[in-house]
Amino acid sequence: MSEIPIGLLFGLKKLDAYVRERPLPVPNNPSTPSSQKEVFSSQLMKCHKNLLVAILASALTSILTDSSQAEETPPNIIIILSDDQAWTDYGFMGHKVIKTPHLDKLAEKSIVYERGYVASPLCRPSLASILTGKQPFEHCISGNDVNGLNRRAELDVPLRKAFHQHPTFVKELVKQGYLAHQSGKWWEGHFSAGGFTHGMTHGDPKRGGRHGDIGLKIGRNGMEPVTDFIDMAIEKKKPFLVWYAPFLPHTPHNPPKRLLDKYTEPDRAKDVAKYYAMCDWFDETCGTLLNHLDRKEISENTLVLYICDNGWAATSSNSNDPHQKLWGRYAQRSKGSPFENGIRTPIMVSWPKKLQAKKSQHFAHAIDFFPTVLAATRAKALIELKGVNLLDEAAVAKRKKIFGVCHAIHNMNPGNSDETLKYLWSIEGDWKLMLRYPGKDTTGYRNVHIWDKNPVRLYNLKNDPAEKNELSAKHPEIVTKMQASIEAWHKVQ
Ligand SMILES: [Ca+2]
Repeated sequence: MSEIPIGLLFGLKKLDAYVRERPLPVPNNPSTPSSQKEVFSSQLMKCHKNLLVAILASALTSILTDSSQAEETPPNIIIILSDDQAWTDYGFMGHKVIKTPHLDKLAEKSIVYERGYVASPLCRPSLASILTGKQPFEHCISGNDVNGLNRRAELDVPLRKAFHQHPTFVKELVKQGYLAHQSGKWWEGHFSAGGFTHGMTHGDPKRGGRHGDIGLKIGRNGMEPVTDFIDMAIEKKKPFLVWYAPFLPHTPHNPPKRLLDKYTEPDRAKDVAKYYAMCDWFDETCGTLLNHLDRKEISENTLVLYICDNGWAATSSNSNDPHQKLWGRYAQRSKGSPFENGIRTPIMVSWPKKLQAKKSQHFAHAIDFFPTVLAATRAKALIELKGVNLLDEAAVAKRKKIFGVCHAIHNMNPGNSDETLKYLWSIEGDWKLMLRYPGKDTTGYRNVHIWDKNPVRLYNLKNDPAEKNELSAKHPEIVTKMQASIEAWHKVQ
């Protein structure tokens, strides 16, 4: 039980003194015997005392209620991160072929923000923004490597050190007594450097440490490290955080044969069939995780947050694009680009005990994860977060525009992220504007951006979700307005 606040005790003492000092309204009839007057007076005093007791009881009840709320079992938190999957490629998002029954089931229990966006269309900066609630130019991770793979072990050390100065929801939860497990994608050294109490990634470059090393086995080689961790946390009666960021459906696209057979069709390109099978495989692993929560009867008070770090599309799906010949690894205008197939993702928030499931068309953003976790755990971090609590759809509805960046993929300058800037973008209502910048890129990945000579691009996403009709010449007034808005959001150095 909580202590009674000093202020309340002081208030009750004053109330008691006030009651005692008040003249009691004894009947004024001179014929009333003085003994009766005394009895009546005594009864009234009792009433005052009862009132006082009632007030005290009510105050205590209120304290206990607040206290029981404050001491309510904190939710477990599961972060599920897909890796390289387009926003359209789920059953619940309307895909006609790819089967994602487990994520569809999660969607049925979630607020599904269908218009979710990442801060950057690339693994490392996207994850860094999810963790910190900050944009890449704020946390200074704008690409996957400083100078491609050249001198990576050496150049990455100061970058990671600076990054770890930023608060993250992992560190905040561990401060509150959570156990926290890392698996899958993790670019920032040993899992413990990121504040996790448990995890898989060692981060040692001498042993292949870069973007997850041993952690990348999760999902592909089974789920035991995660399910064992959950069992251990339950046993210890500790709330827990799971960071489940498998290397799925990311390349290598080597799905189990049974799944590849399921999607292989005579008229379907092989790279497309493989990717579809990988999405299905990823979904199966999510099913293993989510079913484990059900089996342990802890789903009700577990907050599941779902996002994909960036989009992806198979090369052959973009074969009509003349610029595709510059790049063979995946479709232009997908991963690494500010087009919808690069930056858009469904964002799901499931917490059966607290949230009603629904589909929302309001803008959600990767930077919202941190404030959402804080709100769910009633924690207050002493930092300024610009994201919105996704548990509160009415608050999300107030956001009328959304912004993001796109940088060179394997080049970054930690001192000035704008040096490798390729695009800034914003979406306001149905309109999307992209501003092009000539950021430095010394790697082969420059071909992902080099084809685009347009300084600005304007699309109407409602009429043209595939971004085929560039409308900046037709609507210069919208370009001027949105450009000013983007430049106010981030002043390029
Ligand atoms: Ca990725």
